[in-house]
Amino acid sequence: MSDELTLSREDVVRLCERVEGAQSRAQAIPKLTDEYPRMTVADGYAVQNELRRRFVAQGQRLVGWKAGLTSKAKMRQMGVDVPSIGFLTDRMACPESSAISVSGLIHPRVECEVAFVTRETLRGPGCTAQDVLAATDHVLPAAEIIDSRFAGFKFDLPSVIADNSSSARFVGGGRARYVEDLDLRTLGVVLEKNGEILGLGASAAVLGHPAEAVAMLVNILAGLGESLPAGSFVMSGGITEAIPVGPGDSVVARFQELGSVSMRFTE
Ligand code: 0L1
Ligand code: MG
Repeated sequence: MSDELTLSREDVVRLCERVEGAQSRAQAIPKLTDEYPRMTVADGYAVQNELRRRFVAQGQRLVGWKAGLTSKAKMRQMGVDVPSIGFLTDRMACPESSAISVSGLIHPRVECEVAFVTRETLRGPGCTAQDVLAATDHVLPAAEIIDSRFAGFKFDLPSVIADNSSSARFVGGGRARYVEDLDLRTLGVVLEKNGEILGLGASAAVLGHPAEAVAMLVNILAGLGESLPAGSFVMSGGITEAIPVGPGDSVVARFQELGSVSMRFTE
């Protein structure tokens, strides 16, 4: 990683408890850099790693990872040239077509993503999109429900990384397909809320090819001293803009070649 740790171990634990508290109480907090303006990306990952350690110690099972901030528009907005990553656990997974309660969330938004399921371990640095495709068992359509723990969805890169890149819930569904049977750059996606089309996109919106985002994720993991194990579920980043949702909303994400993913939101 390009930058240095500035936080002490005590600060990492303190900030992790702050983020964990905001998640469990569903109460927004100010971005962490308001109090720690020198915080770096490396500090953000130190806080995220502590959050992951705690969740696993509490019995959650790590099922995979997500790449965030993968569209050119979001990267420009944040002034970054690499995605952020976040971990996914079994408690964040929601079945296809299920009712998702928003009571544990602050200001949820939904985005459509291509998810990869790997069959071989991937290691960086130097992991490429070709390596990712060769190690992928299948892809499937997915929806991510992001929920920043920061007030007004306002943050900077170190803060959002500490907040597990806004990970909250995810839904996988549709049709699983082998990567060799698809052109993963040109998949079209339509995102509907209550029957109205609110988002349209093509998978090339994700760094030109979603496998590029997974390769970057693997290289970021390498910087953290970790690899991506076989059998991981990896969400490659939002193709459409994230749309806000609330109780009573029904959402369907329709993917060309991959079928659809749906969910509804309740109190
Ligand atoms: O999955 C995402 O692209 C979200 C990454 C974090 C930034 C945000 O909450 O918009
Ligand atoms: Mg996402």
